[in-house]
Amino acid sequence: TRPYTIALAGNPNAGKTSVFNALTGARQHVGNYPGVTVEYKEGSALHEGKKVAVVDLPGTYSLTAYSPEELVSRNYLIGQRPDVVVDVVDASNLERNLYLAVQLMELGVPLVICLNMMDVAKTRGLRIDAAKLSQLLGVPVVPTVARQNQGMDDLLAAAVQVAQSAPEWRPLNISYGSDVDQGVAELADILQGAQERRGLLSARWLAVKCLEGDQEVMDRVRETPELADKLLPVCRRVAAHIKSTMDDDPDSIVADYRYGYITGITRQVVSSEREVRMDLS
Ligand code: GDP
Ligand code: K
Ligand code: MG
Repeated sequence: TRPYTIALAGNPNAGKTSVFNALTGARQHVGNYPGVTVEYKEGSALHEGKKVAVVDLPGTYSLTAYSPEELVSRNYLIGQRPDVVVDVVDASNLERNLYLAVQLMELGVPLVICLNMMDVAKTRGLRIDAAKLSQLLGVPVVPTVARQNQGMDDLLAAAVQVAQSAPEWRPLNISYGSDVDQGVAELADILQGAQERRGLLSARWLAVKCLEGDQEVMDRVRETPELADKLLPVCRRVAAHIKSTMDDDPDSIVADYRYGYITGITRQVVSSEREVRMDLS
């Protein structure tokens, strides 16, 4: 049988390459993605005597199509469909780092969160309840210190376990408020009926991207004129309606709701020892 593929995603400097090196050791090689100057690293890890392929994706804060790094990462995830994505998260910057995690969850890729830099978080007086974070997100969370090779066995085991259960994985659906939700549902209905093969992508994900005005997704839609004829006028109408009633663009409303979802979780998961000490004095 074909070995599993783990793709490493994460914000720049979260420790992806350190995790990659710890998992693969000397079994790695470097290349370039075709047409862009974005580096590509591939290697293999060993889990219970079996090879597991590991790919180090470019560092990204988001999964929009604004930079070559984001586009390369997103197209890899959608096109190559790795068996599991390990999102390397800087635990000392949890809120910001979870923005990418939420987008990976919304995309619907089978996911493990590598809660890296736990030593840095500790030095800063941050306590993070990894079990609670895992429970609230519905995703395995493995605390690590990649630079010291800590947590790597657990991480690999969690990743392989998720890879085994990947077919049951479902995308996360966050509410973006009733106006946006209604528009998304209307667009998703049209996309649902479209003939094109979407693979991993849910109609809802594509609908959100259309509302956000995602260039790459819009270009794809235009390749199918019958679909574009139906979808684009509705998309324009819904976007204009949202803009006039909410006085904001759909993409920034979506971002706000994502951050709301994240803050609701980090509030329950992160505590600061310094604050506790101040309360006591
Ligand atoms: P990438 O940009 O995500 O590939 O991040 P790197 O793996 O290059 O790591 C960025 C920096 O953080 C490097 O100096 C690493 O040595 C360091 N680093 C990685 N993981 C950890 C960790 O768990 N703890 C600490 N203290 N430093 C780390
Ligand atoms: K750093
Ligand atoms: Mg790197």
